[in-house]
Amino acid sequence: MSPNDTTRTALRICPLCEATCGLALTIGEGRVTGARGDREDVFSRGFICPKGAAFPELDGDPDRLARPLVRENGRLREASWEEAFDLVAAGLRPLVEEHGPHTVGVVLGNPNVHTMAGALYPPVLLKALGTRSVFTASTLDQMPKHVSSGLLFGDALAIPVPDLDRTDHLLLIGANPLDSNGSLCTAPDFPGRLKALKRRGGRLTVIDPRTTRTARLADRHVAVRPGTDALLLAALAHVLFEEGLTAPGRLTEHTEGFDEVRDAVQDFTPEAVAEACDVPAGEIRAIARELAAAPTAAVYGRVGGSTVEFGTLTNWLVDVLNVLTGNLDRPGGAMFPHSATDRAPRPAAPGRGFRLGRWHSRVGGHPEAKGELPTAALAEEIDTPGEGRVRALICVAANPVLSAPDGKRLDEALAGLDFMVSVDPYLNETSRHADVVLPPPPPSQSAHFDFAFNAFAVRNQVRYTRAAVPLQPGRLAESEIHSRLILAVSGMHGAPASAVDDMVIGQTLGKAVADPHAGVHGQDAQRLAGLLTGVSGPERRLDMMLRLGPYGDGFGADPEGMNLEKLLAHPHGLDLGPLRPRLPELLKTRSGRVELLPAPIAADLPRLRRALQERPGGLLLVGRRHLRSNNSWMHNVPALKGGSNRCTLQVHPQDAERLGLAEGLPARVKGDGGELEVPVEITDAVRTGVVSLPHGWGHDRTGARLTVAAAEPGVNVNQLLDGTRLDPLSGTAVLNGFPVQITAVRPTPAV
Ligand SMILES: Nc1nc2c(c(=O)[nH]1)N[C@H]1C(S)=C(S)[C@@H](COP(=O)(O)OP(=O)(O)OC[C@H]3O[C@@H](n4cnc5c(=O)[nH]c(N)nc54)[C@H](O)[C@@H]3O)O[C@H]1N2
Ligand SMILES: Nc1nc2c(c(=O)[nH]1)N[C@H]1C(S)=C(S)[C@@H](COP(=O)(O)OP(=O)(O)OC[C@H]3O[C@@H](n4cnc5c(=O)[nH]c(N)nc54)[C@H](O)[C@@H]3O)O[C@H]1N2
Ligand code: SF4
Ligand SMILES: [Mo]
Repeated sequence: MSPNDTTRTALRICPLCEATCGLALTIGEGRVTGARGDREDVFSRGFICPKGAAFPELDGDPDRLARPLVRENGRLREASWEEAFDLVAAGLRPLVEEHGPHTVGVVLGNPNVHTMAGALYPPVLLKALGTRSVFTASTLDQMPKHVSSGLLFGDALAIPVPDLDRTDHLLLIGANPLDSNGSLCTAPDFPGRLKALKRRGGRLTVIDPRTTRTARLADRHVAVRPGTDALLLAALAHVLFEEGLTAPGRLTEHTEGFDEVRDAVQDFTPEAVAEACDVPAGEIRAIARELAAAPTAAVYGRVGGSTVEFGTLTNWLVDVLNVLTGNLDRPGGAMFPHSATDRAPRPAAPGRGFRLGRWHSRVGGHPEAKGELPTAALAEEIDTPGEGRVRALICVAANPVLSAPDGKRLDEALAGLDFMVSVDPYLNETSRHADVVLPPPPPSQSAHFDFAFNAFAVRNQVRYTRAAVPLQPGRLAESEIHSRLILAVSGMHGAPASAVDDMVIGQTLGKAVADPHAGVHGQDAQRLAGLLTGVSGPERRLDMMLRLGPYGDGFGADPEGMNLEKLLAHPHGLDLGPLRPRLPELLKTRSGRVELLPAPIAADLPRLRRALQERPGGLLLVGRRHLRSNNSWMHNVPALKGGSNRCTLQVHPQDAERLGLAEGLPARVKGDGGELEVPVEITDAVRTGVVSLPHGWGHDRTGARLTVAAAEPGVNVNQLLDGTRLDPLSGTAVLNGFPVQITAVRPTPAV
C-alpha cells in the first residue's frame, strides 16, 4: 500500500506566533505526522519557521493533559468533565456571593490571541463575572501601545502597522522580527519582506542594544542604552521641527496639537539626550533627516520600546513621528489594517474618546488601563489581606509564575487562594496550583481563525481552517470549555454550551438591526440569526461577524460579499488587497481628530525631562527571544531545544573581563526582587553595559508535568524583579533595561 492510501493532507493556520503562516499538515492514523508551509496560502505563500515545522511534536507532546484534573486531599487526579465543572460552579459561586464579583480574578495569557475560543469567550466571561480584577499578558507586553492608540485615535485597538511591502524606509525600535517573526505587525516571512525592502532600494534602521539578527540586516544599527528610546525619539521629533522637516500633508486637517508637541519636545535636543541614550547627537540628526527624506517611511516599535520605564511615551512618539512625517495612514507608511471581522465603515464622527484610571487597584493604587490592572500587581492583590482581596482565580492560557515579575511571591500567593481554575493543556508552574485544570485539545483538533492578528496584518486577507483531526473521544473543544465555564460562574451551570453563543448572537444582531449605520438596520434579528451557517457555535459567530463586517454580504445585501460559506470555499484564504487609508473614519476621539498631545501624555513628560539628567552607572539587563522558543511553554519539545536556544547570560567581552566572568561558568545576578545563578555566554552581540537573559525559563518547580523542560530548567529572569517597576500610564512591567549587579561565582575549591 502506498503511503497515500493511509495519509492525507489538512490545512491549519499556525497558532504558534503572530505570523499566522498557513501549514499543510500530513495526517496519518488520526494524528499529525508532518508539517510544511502551504504554498498556496494567499498570505504566507509557503513560508514556515522551525516552530511550525515542529508542529507535529508540539501537537503530540505526551505531557499534554488529556483529561480534566481536580484536587482531592491536596492532590490532583483525573476526573470527568461533569465532575470538573460541578467543582468549578461549587467553588466560585459561593465566593462571589459572599465577597462580591471582584474577588474572582481573571488572568488571560498570550495564547488567547492564538485561539478562536480565546477571542470569542473571555469578553463574555468578564461580563458575566463583573469583576475588575482583570490581569492579562498585555501589561507584560503591548499595553503602552493600546494606551497610546487610545489617546491618539480614541481606540485602543487602532494600531498602525508598517506597510512593510511598500515602504521605502523602516525605523525599527526594540523589535527583532528575525527571531520573533513579528509582533503587532502580522507578516508571514518577515525576514523575506525585510530583504525585499532592501532589494527595492529601501533602508532599514534598527535601534536595539543588542546586535540581533535583524540588526545585522540593517543599513544603520544604533545600540541605544536600554530604556532611553523615548528620549531618542523625542530628539528626532525635535530635529524635524527645528530643521523644518515636518510634512504632515493631508494629516494636517485631521490632527490637532502640532504646536503643543513642538513645545513639548523643545528641551529634547539631540545634544541634550545624547549622553543619556549613549548615541552621538550627529547620528540622531542623521536618523531624523533620513526619516524625513524618505519618499515613504514607517516608524515601528515593539517589546523593547514597550516593556520599559517610558513605554507609553515611546509608543506615543513612534506615532508622533509617523504623523509629523506625513506617513501615518498613507501607503508605504504606517497604516491601519481593516480585517474582515472588524466593524464596517461608517461616517466619520466624534467618538467617546479613551479614558484611563476609571478605577484603581486595591493595594498599589494603580490606574486601570483598558479595563485591566497590572499583572505585576497580581500577587499583592491576592496576598494582601483586606476587603476586596482576590480569593479565587480563573487563569486561561497564562503562566504568570514565569512570565510576570517576582514569580516566587506569586507562586506562594496562588498556593493560598481559596479556589483556582486553569484552562491549560499543561500542568506547569502556574496550573499546578489549580483546584481544577481544564485542558483544551491540541491545536490540530481545533479550528482556527485569527480574530486578533488579521487586524494587525500588513495585507488585508482572511483565512479559516477547520480542525485538521477530529476531536478525540473524551476531549472537549476549547470553545465548549469556555462556554461551560461561563455558565458555571453565572449561575447557569448545566445549561447547554450553545446557550452562550446563542446569547451573543442575539445581542449582536439585536444591536446591529437597531444601528442606523448598519446595513441590516431595521431587519428582524431572529430571522438573521436563522440565516447563519456553520457546524459549531464559533463558526456561526464567525459567519455573523464576517457578514456584518467591512467585506460582508450584509446577510444578502451584497451577494458578492463575505460569509463563512465563501471562506470555506477558499481553503487557502482570500486576499483582500493592500492596506488602504482609513482616516478620519476610524477615529473615535472626542474631537474626531488625531489628538497629538493628549493630557495624560503631557502630564508624564516631566518624568522624561528628569531622565535627561540621569546617568545609570551599572549594568542593565534586557531580554531576548529565540526562533525555536516561545515565551514559557515551548521548552518541552525536544525538536525545539538545544543548540543556541539556551538560558545563558550574554555579556560583552569587556564587561566579562572587568567582572572576571568566564565563558560557561556561572555568574550571580542580583536585582530588586531576588538573585539567581546562570551560565555566562561571552559575546559582542550585546553592547557594553548591557547583559541579556531570556524569559520563560525556570522549570524546576515540583508538581509540574514538563518532562523535557524539567531536564534543563534554566532560571527565571523575572525573579530579578519585585513588580514595582512599571510604566505608570499603562501599568506595564519594566522587563527590559532594569539594573542588575553581577558577580562571578567561583567554584569552591576541593579540600
Ligand atoms: N522578562 C520577560 N518577561 C516576559 C517577556 C519578556 O520579554 N521578558 N515577555 C512578555 C510577553 S511579550 C508575554 S506575551 C508574556 C506571556 O505570558 P503568558 O501568557 O503568561 O505566558 P506563556 O508562556 O505564553 O503562557 C502560555 C500558557 O498558555 C498555555 N497554552 C498553550 N497553548 C494553549 C491553548 O491552545 N489553549 C490554552 N488555554 N492554553 C494554552 C501554556 O501551556 C502556558 O501555560 O510574557 C511576558 N514576560
Ligand atoms: N521565537 C519566538 N517568537 C516569538 C516569541 C517568542 O518568545 N519566541 N514571543 C512572541 C511574543 S509574545 C511577542 S510579544 C513577540 C515580541 O516580538 P519582538 O518585540 O520583535 O521581540 P523581542 O525579541 O522581544 O524584541 C525586543 C528587542 O528589543 C531589544 N531591547 C531591549 N530593551 C530595549 C530598549 O530599551 N530599547 C530598544 N530600542 N531595544 C531594546 C531587545 O534586545 C530585543 O532585541 O514575539 C512573539 N514571537
Ligand atoms: S513563523 Fe510563526 S506562524 Fe509561521 S510557522 Fe513559524 S511559528 Fe508558525
Ligand atoms: Mo507578547
